[in-house]
Amino acid sequence: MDNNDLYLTYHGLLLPKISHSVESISYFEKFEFKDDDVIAVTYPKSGTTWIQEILPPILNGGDLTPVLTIPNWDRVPWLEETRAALNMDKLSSPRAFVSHMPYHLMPRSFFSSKAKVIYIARNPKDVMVSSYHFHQMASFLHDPGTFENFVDSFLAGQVMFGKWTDHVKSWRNSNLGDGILYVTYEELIEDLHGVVERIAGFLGRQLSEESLKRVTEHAEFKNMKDNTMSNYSLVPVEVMDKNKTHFLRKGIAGDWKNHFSAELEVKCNASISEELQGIDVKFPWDKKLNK
Ligand code: PPS
Repeated sequence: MDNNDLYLTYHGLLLPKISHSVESISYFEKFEFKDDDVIAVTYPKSGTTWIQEILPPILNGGDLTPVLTIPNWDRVPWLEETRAALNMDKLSSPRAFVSHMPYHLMPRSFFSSKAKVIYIARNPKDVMVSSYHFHQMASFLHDPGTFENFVDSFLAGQVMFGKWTDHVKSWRNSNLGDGILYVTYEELIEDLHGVVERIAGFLGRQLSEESLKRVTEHAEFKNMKDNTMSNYSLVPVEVMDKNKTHFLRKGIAGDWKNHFSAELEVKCNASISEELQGIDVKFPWDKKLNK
């Protein structure tokens, strides 16, 4: 299949047709945000499923029922995907969504609402690795070719949701003040409990230490891997081939070191740092020399 069969193009971004349609995008554009909505924004493969696991119990006082009974894609739906319209009536307030959209493409109502945003970024080299493996298992994405080929496509933005650097820049420059919380996948790895507590504080939720511990433990990689509602085992093998890899694959920071040659790393770092010039942000992977 070529790209026209697999993706639709929206403002230059490739969106997988399996979960996006002209209708779902129109629904997204006209969506009416409420002031108490919460939206977690990620570039694909940066921690979306993780935040879908963390948000509901933070918002409901520590109850794990939704994460144990509702698939992640319906529990905290992607606002731009086809399932959003189907599930909106079932969400109780405060509603929680995810999105892979850049800031400037958010629905008009978002800009006049007080909806809170959590933006999760991940080391782009680990995003590439995760995405590469995902492309190999997902029949609805293009064949990534060799890892080197895939890195070239990624750096050129010829992958779903376009360039990683454009995404990060758009949300870093969003001017949302204290309405946006920036976290990273690496911080979640290093101190899950601390980040869950930080998110709860940002959302004005007081969770008891017991609830915080329960939410944190449930969101650990090994436990999420066993949760049928979050590990994508409900998806047919023709759509996601678990014989190739698992959706919840390794769940670590720094796997890029097992995939990048020294030359590829230099090329990648140069391209990304050039594109990020002028944005005032230090990521954990910069501080620790890419660890
Ligand atoms: S998607 O397709 O955009 O929804 O993917 P996304 O969920 O953003 O990213 C998938 C990667 O996140 C990892 N993941 C986790 N890592 C550590 N701990 C927990 N609990 C966790 N949950 C999801 C998942 O394993 C994918 O990363 P890789 O590197 O491929 O393992």
